This record gives sequence, structure tokens and C-alpha cells, in this order.
Amino acid sequence: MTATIDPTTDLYPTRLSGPGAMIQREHPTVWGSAEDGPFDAAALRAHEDRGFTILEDFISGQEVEAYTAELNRLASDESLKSDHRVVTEKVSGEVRSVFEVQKLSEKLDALSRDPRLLDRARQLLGSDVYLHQTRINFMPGFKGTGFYWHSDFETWHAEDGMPAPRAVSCSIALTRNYPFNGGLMVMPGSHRTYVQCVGETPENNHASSLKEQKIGVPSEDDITQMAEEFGVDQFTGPAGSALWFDSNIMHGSGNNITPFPRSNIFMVFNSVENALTEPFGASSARPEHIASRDTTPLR
Ligand code: 6CS
Ligand code: FE
Repeated sequence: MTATIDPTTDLYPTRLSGPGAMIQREHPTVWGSAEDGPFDAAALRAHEDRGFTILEDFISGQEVEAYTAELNRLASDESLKSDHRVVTEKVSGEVRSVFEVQKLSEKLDALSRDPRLLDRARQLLGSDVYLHQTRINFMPGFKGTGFYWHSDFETWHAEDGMPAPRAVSCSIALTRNYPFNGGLMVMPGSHRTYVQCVGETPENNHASSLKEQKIGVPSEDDITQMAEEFGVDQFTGPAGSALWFDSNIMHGSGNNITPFPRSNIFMVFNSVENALTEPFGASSARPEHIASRDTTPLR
């Protein structure tokens, strides 16, 4: 792969004061090839094409049980109640996410280095990788609230200084994802279009954006155009399924009014060749537990 990343120029301007545009992404989605890891050539083509891949039975039923116990331990840990890594629901106050879980749990640290994840992340990104962000997400029954449409890369570029969309997320379901319990919706193929967003980033935006994102979201007109062009798909499947998705894919989720809770482990791998710089669209960088600057390659 010959594409390189120049971290000094802003190829993806956003958080504009005037109307935004849609930029065609030049950077590839898949940086490695079939010889480099577990995905075969057809799987890599499909991933490049759609921007995501769903793998059922990614982890075993026993592992689902073990990680669920780990999630419950972290969510009910009294010593973490006031920890900055714990994000609670705006209205109900229930735990919504816990960040930087590889530092809170040896089991999750080991999972981030497990060849099933690491070999795929390295293959997709064509280099050594490190953890940009990790979290566990809980969406309780009845009260779980979703996230409006967004591209993760737009936030990571603007608020964290990630130069290029050379990052990939792996979300492992620990409960069944039905079409109706607030599962992630994605627009297949949307990862090749970068939608510029309007509105300056407020100071300390992350204090509220991780509960409800209001800045760095496309206009309704842009979302309409994208939905018409790409359609909307959804990540459904049994516990133990994994969703691998590109950092720039347009995605969001609805609220969960069913009794069926939804929880998952979420790990973002970034290429060591795409290290964070100064934020491109915010006055200061977000803290380390949301956007790591430690690029030590995972082994
Ligand atoms: O802020 C982040 O890093 C992640 N959270 C939200 C709500 N949007 C962007 C990204 O997915
Ligand atoms: Fe997201």
C-alpha cells in the first residue's frame, strides 16, 4: 500500500462556522492484504466495499459468560462510582459506559491482544496497532438511550487530532442484538464519504457528548442524502457476534424501550502510523482515557 499519512495538513476539515460539504475519502479502508491475516481476499473486498463486517461466533458462549461477569463487576464496583472513566445515563443515572477497560480488567487487556482481534486489526490497518479507545457499553432495557447519527472519525479527527481514518472498531455483543433493542444501525458504503459538520466544539464537550452527542453530527439534509444513497443496515445477531467497522462509517442507534438489555465490549485500534496530533477542530485535546496517546504497539 503506497498511501501515506501527512499529519500536518487537515484533509478532513470539520466543525465549521458555515455550511459543510461531503468530501470523498482518498485514504483506503483496508490497508493490508489477504496474506497478512485471517480475512481472505473476498472478506477484505467486502469490508472495503461496505465498511463493516459481522462475524458470528466470534467468541464462545463460555467467553460471553466470563466477560459478562467482568462487565457486571466493573459496573457495580463501588470504588469506580466517581471514577472519570465511568459515564452514566443523563436521566436514569445508570452506568452507560466504562472507558479504558483494558486498564481496569486483565481479562479485557488480554482480549485486546487476542490474535482473533489483533491479527484482524493489523491486517485491516496494514501496520502495528495500538488502542485508541476502549469501553464497555450498557444499554438497559426500557431506559437505554441511543446515539444520533455520526462518524466516529469526525470526532476523533476534530477532538483528538487523529490525522486519517486509519482506525477500526471491534464491537463484541454480550447480549443478543435484536432489530428492536437499540442495536447499531450503519449505512453500508458511507465510510468513503466524509461529511463535514457545522458548529464549533464547546470547551469540555466530552463531558456531555458521551451521554448525548450534539456537536459533530451531520445535518438532517446530509443524513437524508446519505440514507438515500447507501440505505441503512443493522448489526443483529446472537451474543458472541462481532462487528468490525471502519472509523468513518455513518452510524447511530435508537433508544431501547424493550425489556431486553444490550451490552457490548468496544475496542478501537489505530495504526501506529496514524498517531494523534493536536486536535483539528477543538481548542484542547480530550483526556487519555478517551483518546490514548500511548502508541506502544499491542503484542
Ligand atoms: O466520542 C467518541 O469518541 C465516540 N462517542 C461518540 C458519542 N461519538 C463519537 C465516537 O463514537
Ligand atoms: Fe460511534
